[in-house]
Amino acid sequence: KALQLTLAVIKPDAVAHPLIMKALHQKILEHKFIIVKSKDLVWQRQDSERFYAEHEGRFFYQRLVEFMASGPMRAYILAREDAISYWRKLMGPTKVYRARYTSPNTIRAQFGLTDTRNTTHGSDSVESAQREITFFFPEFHAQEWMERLEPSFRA
Ligand code: DAT
Ligand code: MG
Repeated sequence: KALQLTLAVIKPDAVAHPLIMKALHQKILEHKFIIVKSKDLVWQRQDSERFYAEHEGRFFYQRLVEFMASGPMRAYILAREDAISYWRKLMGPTKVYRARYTSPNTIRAQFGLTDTRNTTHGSDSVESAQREITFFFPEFHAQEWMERLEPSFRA
């Protein structure tokens, strides 16, 4: 089946906890994602503002951009069949308390601290995955990566 790429990010709240990092890395492998690329990085505030520009003006925006620039993150390009929706499903709902109530086995339910400090990011569409992969990994060429795969795995 065709592989799809998504961007997954482990946010600063989770990177601060080695055991949570380990659990999330294991979850990625358990669910048969291919780790195409990964890197640890720290955002400047303007990276945060650029990435979350769509939320500018929302009540949580300042909190969000400060938090995302508050410490190291780990970013992954993940490949899998239906990677985008699959990773979103593993993450669970944006709001941690809703996640705990409606989907207790998700990452955000298990490890999230607050609605802002919610442990992980995942792209929500093919377009956002492309944009976000380029944002984090400007040197990565998805097309070339796909072309190196056996034809049956290509999108
Ligand atoms: P998601 O991360 O599930 O794609 P989003 O794109 O709507 O959610 O929002 C981006 C981030 O902004 C989210 O991970 C945490 C923060 N955020 C969203 N809604 C929030 C709220 N109601 N209160 C606090 N932070 C919020
Ligand atoms: Mg989003």
